[in-house]
Amino acid sequence: MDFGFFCYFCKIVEKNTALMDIKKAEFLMSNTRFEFLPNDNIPEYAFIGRSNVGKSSLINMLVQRKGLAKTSSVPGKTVAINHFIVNDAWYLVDLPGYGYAQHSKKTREQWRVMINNYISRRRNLVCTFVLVDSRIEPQNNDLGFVEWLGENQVPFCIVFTKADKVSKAELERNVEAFKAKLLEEWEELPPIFITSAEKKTGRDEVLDYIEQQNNEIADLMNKR
Ligand SMILES: Nc1nc2c(ncn2[C@@H]2O[C@H](COP(=O)(O)OP(=O)(O)OP(=O)(O)O)[C@@H](O)[C@H]2O)c(=O)[nH]1
Ligand SMILES: [Mg+2]
Repeated sequence: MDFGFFCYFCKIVEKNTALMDIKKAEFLMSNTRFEFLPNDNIPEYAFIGRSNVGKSSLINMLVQRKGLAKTSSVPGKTVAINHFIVNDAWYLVDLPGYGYAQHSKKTREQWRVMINNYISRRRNLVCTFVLVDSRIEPQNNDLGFVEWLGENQVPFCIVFTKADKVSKAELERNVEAFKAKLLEEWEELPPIFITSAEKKTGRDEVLDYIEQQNNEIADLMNKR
């Protein structure tokens, strides 16, 4: 990320040194059109991954508000770009999932275009968290999505989800296999988080990462 990128966040000047404390988290808006997204300079963090991987649940776990983002055991629950504002200072963004075969080809194509358009063009986007189901071996659609992020120079992290539903040995095997696949294409690994929305695993780590990013933006702005 270069300085030009951080210059965009001209409103963020306060550095937060305390441990991340979520005082407030509110739904702001739901959109399918890029031009109607919030028109401001607030940093945002988006959550993407296959349908049902646990994107909405993870957002609720991070802000500790059950039901803030709508979840369902049936894939395809989130159908738009949903902005949640946290501490009046930054956004969490819940996105529809990819790869749900039960949707029509037309719907899947519309979502693909909406998601790709959002991720590749949104200037507020500091980091895209790519959620991967920790219970399964590396999937081509997840790896393909990460490759697309790379081609578009979009900063990302990998978040393994549902760690409570898998044995420790299997978790390690799947995570290591995913890392090995990444290293076939990348020289170094992105930040990686292991999470469970159920057990609140990984909450501090993900929030610390977001805070670190927010602080870097604040530092750069204060040096201007
Ligand atoms: N055990 C367990 N279940 C989880 C976890 N995260 C999500 N789930 C369950 O997985 C299902 C899907 O969760 P969602 O958060 O709706 O998934 P999503 O990725 O937002 O799904 P779409 O919006 O449909 O793409 C729900 O039944 C959740 O309760 C987790 O960490 N552990
Ligand atoms: Mg969802």
